[in-house]
Amino acid sequence: MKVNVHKAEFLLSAVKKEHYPVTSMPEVAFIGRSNVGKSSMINKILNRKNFARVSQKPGKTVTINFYNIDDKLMLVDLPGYGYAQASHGERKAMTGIIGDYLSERRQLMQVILLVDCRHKPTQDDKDMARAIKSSGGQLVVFATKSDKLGKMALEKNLEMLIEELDLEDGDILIPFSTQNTEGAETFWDYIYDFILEDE
Ligand SMILES: Nc1nc2c(ncn2[C@@H]2O[C@H](COP(=O)(O)OP(=O)(O)O)[C@@H](O)[C@H]2O)c(=O)[nH]1
Ligand SMILES: [Mg+2]
Repeated sequence: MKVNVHKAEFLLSAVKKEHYPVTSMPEVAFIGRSNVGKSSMINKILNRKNFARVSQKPGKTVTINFYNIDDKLMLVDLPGYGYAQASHGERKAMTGIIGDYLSERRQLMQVILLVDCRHKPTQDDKDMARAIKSSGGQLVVFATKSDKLGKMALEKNLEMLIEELDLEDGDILIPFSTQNTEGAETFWDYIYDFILEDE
């Protein structure tokens, strides 16, 4: 589905729950390793260029960023985990920031897990996939940077991801790239079918 977003507005950055915006909009949160393409995916689905900040260097986003989309949906860019250069203390803080949000945010309707289609998922990725399912959520995984692989290699790696992440019937795996519109349209199909179904 092609969606025209009229208003996309950066609301605020938060690290603690006291700072989360007070709204009743449903939220969709993006999670994955640092540098996997979370901010790029948000820009792509909003059809904006430099809206969510895309960093050349990994490990930059250490806050939860809230984006108001047409006053009906909130997109939430979570800090990336697994940044190799992070200190033990930084990692712990990051885990706390992400864990608080996931466990306490009542209007959180969907977590979108991003993994790089070129690489084997890390233990953090596997833990996150498991956590989403054991919390009773629908597991939706986007395999990012699909333009970096040829058709055959991509097929093979999607099979690898199914295997490694233990995906079962009912779990969703979708290739995504900023270089074409398919993944973005599939994202909106899912959102309109399951999150904004009253529209
Ligand atoms: N070729 C390609 N590069 C991408 C894609 N998505 C993200 N990138 C690049 O990957 C890097 C990290 O992206 P970013 O969105 O900042 O990742 P984040 O840390 O998860 O928010 C940037 O250099 C992006 O330009 C994609 O679909 N294709
Ligand atoms: Mg980012």
